[in-house]
Amino acid sequence: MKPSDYVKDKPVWCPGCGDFGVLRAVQQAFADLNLKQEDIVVVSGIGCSGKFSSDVMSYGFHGIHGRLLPVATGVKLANSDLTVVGIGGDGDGYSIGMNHFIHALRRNMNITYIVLDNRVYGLTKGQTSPTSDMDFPTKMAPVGSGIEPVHPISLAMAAGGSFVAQGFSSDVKELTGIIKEGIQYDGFSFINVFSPCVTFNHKNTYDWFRAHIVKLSSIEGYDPFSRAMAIEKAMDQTHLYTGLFYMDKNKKSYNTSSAYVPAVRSIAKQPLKKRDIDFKEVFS
Ligand SMILES: Cc1ncc(C[n+]2csc(CCOP(=O)(O)OP(=O)(O)O)c2C)c(N)n1
Ligand code: SF4
Ligand SMILES: [Mg+2]
Repeated sequence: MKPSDYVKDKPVWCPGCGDFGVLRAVQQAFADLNLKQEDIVVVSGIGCSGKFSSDVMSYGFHGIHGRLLPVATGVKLANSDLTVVGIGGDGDGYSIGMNHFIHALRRNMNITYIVLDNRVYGLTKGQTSPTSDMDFPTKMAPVGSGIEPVHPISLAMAAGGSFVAQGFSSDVKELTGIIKEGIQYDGFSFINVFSPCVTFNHKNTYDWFRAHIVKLSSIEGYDPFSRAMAIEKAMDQTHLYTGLFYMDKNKKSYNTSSAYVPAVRSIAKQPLKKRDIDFKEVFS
């Protein structure tokens, strides 16, 4: 497969939007993994980032704002053979959808969740988001919110995340590698991606990110299988680290660890027949 096999609609993002780089990385990762288009479901929420479900040639579900993870969870439960990739914004995932994010990390279903973190509400024209810097001025908060932003990586580690990574949209090569690892990981893979909004965020620009980013792969002795090292780096807010923070090789995904799941997980593959549900049979 080639990246162009996953091209569908022409994105309508502003010229220079960071989301273009993420789209390239997603399409490259699908191609490198040789995934069939009909075996992929891209689930998105509402936001500029929500365009992904219609821009990628695969099945797609453009859900409602903040609820892409419940939809992705349902899709995976219905047919566990599908590659389910959720793609949404920082507002979608860390504001209205925050509760789903925490429980998805805890539940550890085999889903890849990519957050396009531009530190602003892009689609609705530049309001403060949960990841906006506290002095980031917007119309609703002219001198900034004065509130410490959400730190997605430390939050994910604290919530028991088993695959936690961060990328930068203009480093398509590194991001492609992270997305491939995330899709191949049997569990919930969370990837926060710095994806500059060139129209409404004039603080966290490409150059600003470049000046603050440090690649974890450049740190001697960094071990992504060490939870302690991952937490230490996640808590360090003086740098923005990209790469794989943490991967738990031993934690089982929900699909394989729960005794209850096999009864419901392949709804899509069960023969169609009218029957009364016998719960003793279902859970035996
Ligand atoms: C339930 C609900 N609340 C609010 C909105 C309005 N709304 C649409 S997109 C959005 C925020 C978009 O920001 P983000 O999730 O960061 O995505 P971006 O556009 O930056 O990619 C909001 C508040 C909505 N569509 N639905
Ligand atoms: S408003 Fe921002 S996030 Fe939305 S398309 Fe334009 S640059 Fe991208
Ligand atoms: Mg945003």
